[in-house]
Amino acid sequence: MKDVSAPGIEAFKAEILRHLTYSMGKDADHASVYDWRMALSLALRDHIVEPWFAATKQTWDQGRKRVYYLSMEFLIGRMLEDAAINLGMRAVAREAIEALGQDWHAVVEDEPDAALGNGGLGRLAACYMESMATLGCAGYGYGIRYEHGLFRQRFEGGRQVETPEDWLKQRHPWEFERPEVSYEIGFKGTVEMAGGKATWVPAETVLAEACDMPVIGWQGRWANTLRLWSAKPTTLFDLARFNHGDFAAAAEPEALARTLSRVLYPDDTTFQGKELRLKQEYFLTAAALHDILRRHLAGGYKLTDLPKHVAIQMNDTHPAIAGPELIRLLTDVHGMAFEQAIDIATQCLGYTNHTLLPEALERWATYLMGSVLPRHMQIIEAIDAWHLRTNPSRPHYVGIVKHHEVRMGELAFITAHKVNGVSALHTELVKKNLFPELHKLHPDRIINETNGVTPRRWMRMANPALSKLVTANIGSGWEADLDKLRDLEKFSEDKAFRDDFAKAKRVNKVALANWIAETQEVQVSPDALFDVQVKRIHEYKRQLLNILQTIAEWHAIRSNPTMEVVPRVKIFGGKAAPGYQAAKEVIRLINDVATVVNNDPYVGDRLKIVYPANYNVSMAERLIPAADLSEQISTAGKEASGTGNMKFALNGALTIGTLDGANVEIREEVGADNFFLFGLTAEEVMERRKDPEHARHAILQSQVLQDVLQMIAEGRFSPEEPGRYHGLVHNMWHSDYFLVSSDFEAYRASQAEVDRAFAAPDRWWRMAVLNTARMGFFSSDRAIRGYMADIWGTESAL
Ligand code: NBG
Repeated sequence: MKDVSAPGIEAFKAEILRHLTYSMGKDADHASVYDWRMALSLALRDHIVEPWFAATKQTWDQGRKRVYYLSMEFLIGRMLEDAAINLGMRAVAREAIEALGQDWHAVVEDEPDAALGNGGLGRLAACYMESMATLGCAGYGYGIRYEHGLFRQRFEGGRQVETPEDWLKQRHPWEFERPEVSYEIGFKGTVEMAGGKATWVPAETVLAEACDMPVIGWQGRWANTLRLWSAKPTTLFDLARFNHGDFAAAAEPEALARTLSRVLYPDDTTFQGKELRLKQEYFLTAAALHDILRRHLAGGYKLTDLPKHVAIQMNDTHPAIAGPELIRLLTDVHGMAFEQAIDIATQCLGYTNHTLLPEALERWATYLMGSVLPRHMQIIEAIDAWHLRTNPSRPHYVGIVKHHEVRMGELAFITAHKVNGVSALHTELVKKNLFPELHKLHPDRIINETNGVTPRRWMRMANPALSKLVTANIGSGWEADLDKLRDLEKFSEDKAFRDDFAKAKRVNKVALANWIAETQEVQVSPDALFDVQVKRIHEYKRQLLNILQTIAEWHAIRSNPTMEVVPRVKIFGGKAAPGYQAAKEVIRLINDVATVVNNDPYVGDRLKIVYPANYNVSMAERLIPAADLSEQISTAGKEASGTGNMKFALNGALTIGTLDGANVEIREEVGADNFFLFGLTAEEVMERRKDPEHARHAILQSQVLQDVLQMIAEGRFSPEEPGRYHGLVHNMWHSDYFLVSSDFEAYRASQAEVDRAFAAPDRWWRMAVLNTARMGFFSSDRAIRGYMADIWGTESAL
């Protein structure tokens, strides 16, 4: 493939101006920041099209196997700067737009985040798309083009308030609409049997219409497509009713259809048996499979050759209806025998599990599945029966359909040839606790693919200061070969390098402090330790543990006003699912504590708490490079992997964490001495829960925790409503499922160790350098290479 050669600044200025004039219809004197951003984006996009075409043509000409990544979420964030960097055009773009009198940052920050995901699962899909493009792995992402992505978060009196997100209010310059690529997707109705052949006659139909976003890899050497589906009505509107003056009724079919791609479900930790959600999942999956089969047949290939040309990855169970749908298409539509269809489907399909939380595992009531997808319900039962037939030793309590529910995990397992966990520990727990019997029957099926993150976005783009320092010392090339960072190890003993490393961190901290001053009405000192916990708010992630320890620190300072402490800024970020009351209470508590602490004259700069609202990908790009300490403190056994943990350590933050998810592997890579470990292990957690009074016992062991809980219960942080946290405190004493009290003292001791390390800069920066140097393993390129070799059976085209 030919290298993309960047145009000169003058030439690129002309390209921007051409789009300003002819695409936006504006002249330079009247253009807004939005107009300039659009013109710049479109000018950059032009440079993606050629490599994109070339990659598609090459895949086609060579009859390459394609990977199809099916995901209900793609949390891609902003695209402009990322595209510019991967095209090798960031400098040109910046100089050109500045020569045109515009502020680069203002233009870049005008872009709304494409927030088509909740958290880790969606962001992982975005990193994987970028790595597939970087590695020349021919692939498509398939998702839904939600009109409204994840809700916007505001705080009112410290409480989370949700408002709809509106990323498509303005034009989205990175997509190409493909109205000609559309499929009819059915729901409900009946199944007619004739001559041993089943025909599903849906009662409702909508159109799935494609919208393509090119995904450009590093140095523009390859590009793939993220194809997102919008729901459109099959009949535009009811003209007869309109003519009778009933305008609302006339628009009904359209409104109903559009509901399907209207909103992203904002919860990633609990399963909600909502009909609309099931319909969304089927909508995505069916549209994708139609598209996959159409492309395969258009290539002149036989359906029996599908596994040679097609690998389909199910990102969690959300698209797990793919098995039954593919079997339905192969049998009902193409006349293949059932057993052969199962064989082909399983050879194509792979399933990634992302959670062990029982409340998050999808189970659909059989009556709902039977009414929304009647034919699929029959096929699911046939798959279950076939599996039992071919595995007669299967225990009676194992299976897909049990207790009037369809278990999507079991369905995905049985219809996939590989099932993978997302960290070494998680994969072992998937084998041991989630699918123990299926694992026994299919011992080679479960494998591990530890998550990864793309260094292009999460270091090169988000952290120019550190990127420059790294390149200056070890040369470029690390962006696409992250193991090269090992060359930095030797500099950990070099005082001058450590100083430069600390300086790069400081540049980022000053920038963050300025942003905090402008947006949060709090002044923080860049000399303080920046201690950051950003992620979804969930009980298992234990933001509560963090804020309780913060209260203890505050109390210690108050009790001893002249005490010398390592100044800290505690930074929180994250959204709670709108219906998740316990998580929302933690948000309010953090904000209440912040109000008291930040306004306490005794405390001054020694402790500050900052919680900017509406954490998203762009905010992550701002916070992570400026962090000194990364909080990864989930109850062991609950966090499948984590990927934020990787981004922080890569950017030279030290981790305080439990032995959970990928923390285990991060600690192995960076070295136990360079990681602040604390807390119960997954096994100890299970053991500890056997004591029904574990919470009370732990609290009675810690005077500090007792004092902290006492202050909260007395209303020290909610004087206007002293009883506000009675429920929370009661729960801490009597239930505390996530073992906050049992880990409290260990966490506090570990935080004290953090202080000691930070107070000794030589030690701290040596550790920080070693973290960055040893994070190569966590590149999403490594992860995708693993998927290609172990699951997809594909090779790089580059
Ligand atoms: C999340 C896990 C994280 C993990 C990401 C990506 C879901 C269902 N799971 O620990 O909680 O890092 O998936 O694998 O969102």
